[in-house]
Amino acid sequence: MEEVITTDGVPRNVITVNDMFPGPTIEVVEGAQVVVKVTNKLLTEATSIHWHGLHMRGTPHMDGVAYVTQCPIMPRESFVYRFRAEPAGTHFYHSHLFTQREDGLFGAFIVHKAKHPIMPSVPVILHDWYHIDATPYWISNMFRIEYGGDGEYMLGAYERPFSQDGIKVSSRVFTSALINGRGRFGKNRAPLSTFIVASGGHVSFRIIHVGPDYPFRFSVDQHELTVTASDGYDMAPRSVQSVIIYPGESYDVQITGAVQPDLYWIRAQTLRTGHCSKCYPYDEVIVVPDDITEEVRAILQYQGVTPDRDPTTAKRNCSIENPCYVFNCPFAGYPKHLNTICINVNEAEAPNLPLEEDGQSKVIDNDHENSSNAEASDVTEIFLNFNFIIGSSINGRRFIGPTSPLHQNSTAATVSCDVEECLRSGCRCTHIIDIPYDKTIQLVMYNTFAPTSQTHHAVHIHGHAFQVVAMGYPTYNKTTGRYMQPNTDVKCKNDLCTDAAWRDGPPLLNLINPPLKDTVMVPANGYTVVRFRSDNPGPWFLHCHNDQHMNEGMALILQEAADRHPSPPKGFPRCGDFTWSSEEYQLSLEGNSRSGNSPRSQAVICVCVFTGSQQDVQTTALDINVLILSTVGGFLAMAIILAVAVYWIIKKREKAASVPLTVIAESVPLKRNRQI
Ligand SMILES: [Cu+2]
Repeated sequence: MEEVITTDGVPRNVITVNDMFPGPTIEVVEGAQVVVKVTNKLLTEATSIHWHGLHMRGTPHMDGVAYVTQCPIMPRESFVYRFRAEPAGTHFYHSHLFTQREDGLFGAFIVHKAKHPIMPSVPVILHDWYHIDATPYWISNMFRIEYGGDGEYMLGAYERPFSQDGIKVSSRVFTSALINGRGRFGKNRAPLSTFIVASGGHVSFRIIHVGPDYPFRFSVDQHELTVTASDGYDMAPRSVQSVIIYPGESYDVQITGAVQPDLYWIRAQTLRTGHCSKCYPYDEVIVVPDDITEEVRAILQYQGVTPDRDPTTAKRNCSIENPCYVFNCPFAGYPKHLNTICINVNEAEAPNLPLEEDGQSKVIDNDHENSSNAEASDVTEIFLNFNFIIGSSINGRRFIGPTSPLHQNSTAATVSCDVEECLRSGCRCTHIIDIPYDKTIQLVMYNTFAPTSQTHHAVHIHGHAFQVVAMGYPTYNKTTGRYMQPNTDVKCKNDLCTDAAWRDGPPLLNLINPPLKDTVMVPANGYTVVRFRSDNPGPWFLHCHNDQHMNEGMALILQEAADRHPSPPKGFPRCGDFTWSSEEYQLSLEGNSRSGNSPRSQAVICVCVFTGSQQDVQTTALDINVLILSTVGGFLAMAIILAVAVYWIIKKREKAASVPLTVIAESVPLKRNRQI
């Protein structure tokens, strides 16, 4: 059973890596040169692999975004990725070609700190899981950018799950979910993932959400979780009962085994609390709580306990005296009666790191991301809008990917954005934002335009980690938890709210010890402000990590220091559109007919001359006859072709002589008429 890929017990196609699902965990030491040879053994699908969380400093062509940094790897082809392992921490790899990640092409990628002892890694990979392949699901998507599908697998407005804040969790039918590739559908008895811990010992989970859509609230019954890092970056430890994880995020949590040895449930639950009784408009939704739980479980097993049954444990009660804490809420707080307190990511802190030998902290040493001392003039501020004013978009632009990677410099490969049109009515184009070299870039990612701010987003940036310097939440009703008014710090500058500014100047920014991340939640009716230093030239993809939103167009390319991009390695594959004219076609035929036969004839002669065995001599005799016949035939054919060519040239000259006369005769009077 250990070697059977059981997923949630329901048969379907799965993409495996080295015959494994999830793919094998790659573990390397910080600073190492990593070499991964990817061979595409899919029958008819291309692929490309993104190393999520690794910064590809100096090697942007290894970032693995199909059509942005490289051509897709075609079936039977291989591609060698080579890059530096940085930064240390919990990362993952996954396909970056449309929806392929959803079918199983992912695995954990752990970079161990070079100056620390290597600790055992326990990846805990979360994934919402569906029973149809991602491609037919995508084809049916109503909001697909090329052609809208029939929406067969989408939930109608009155069926959608909502969290208690009145925000839609997803419009996708929740089917099931997996932890390290295992789960149970309905009440079936498919095997679950089991994690073994010593009594009194502790275990460090590296939780990674590789899934396409539903965020999860992760907890272990009767155990506290100490959050120590996110997206690979250490944080000042916080003890909580659960942590909410969005697609693309990772969290390191320590679990101390100080309780009764037993079997305990590990739970990853969606944020659903109910459905809507009034569903439109989106800012007036009424949520009715229901008892539908959408979740996946795994088992924490203490050494010495026989795993001959399911755990019987329950979650800890949250009381006024002993409230529960939740890390990374997408909203400001829970309803009062739940005795549950949010710790939002902007309240997390980078740890007080001891200085390294060179006198700098690890954060500065590793990534140059620390911009707390930046002069105001050194900050380039960019507002990015994540509402659904024209569907999944950023600043009113739905992203159309290039048809060849940007380093090929083909203007035909991109669709340029008409800025006026984009601001006025929204547009579809290859949205590229140029950012200058070696500046502090401040992105204000806002989603404050009700009623089109229908959901929270998890925004991931390639090539960088960033400081989370501020987050703004809507006001909310502390009794019900329902949001009341969107945050007002950001002021819309146009009708679609796709251009904006601060209403009364920027909010208070945490520039002292902000947490570092590479994927961050942008709350509905709120905003998130992040900063990074533009010292890593490359075309970096920025997108919502909800697969559906990304593929519908919630993405763009940060063209960082365009004049400083490294060249791709020698022989780097090229791809893109191809076309040729009728004249080129004719020339090609003529060229081929003049030179095409001679190399082959020579090859035949070579074979004839240099073969030596008895059998070969007979063959040679036969070939000489063939050669004489083909030579005579060849001369005849040449004579015919020559005659036809002479005839064709004479005809063409006659025709060429007449055509310009006709054109002039027609065009001159026409122009005169227009002038009159
Ligand atoms: Cu999104």
